[in-house]
Amino acid sequence: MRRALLSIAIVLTVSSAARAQTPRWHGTGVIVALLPAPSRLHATRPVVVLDHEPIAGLMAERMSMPFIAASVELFRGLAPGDHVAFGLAETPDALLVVSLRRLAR
Ligand SMILES: [Cu+2]
Repeated sequence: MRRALLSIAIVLTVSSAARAQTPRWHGTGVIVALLPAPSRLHATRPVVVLDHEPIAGLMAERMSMPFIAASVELFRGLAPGDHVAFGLAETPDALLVVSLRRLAR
């Protein structure tokens, strides 16, 4: 019985992690800062500060704000000033950037 419960817990953990990688919202903006961890904004997780356009279904106004990134790998090849498209997923502890790619200006 204990073994069965452990298996179920593992399956649930894996499926929620997979779900977190599917963006629920999509936005565009300009990179203000890329902050691998540790940084002044987070001790253990990478943070991207975005000057973002309104995000349909989530934020009605343009604003500059930090987001936790799912992985520092998302920062590769990007720099402040880049115009980007990004995807956001909701996780229990954060609104997470799960995709980030440069757009042509
Ligand atoms: Cu915002």
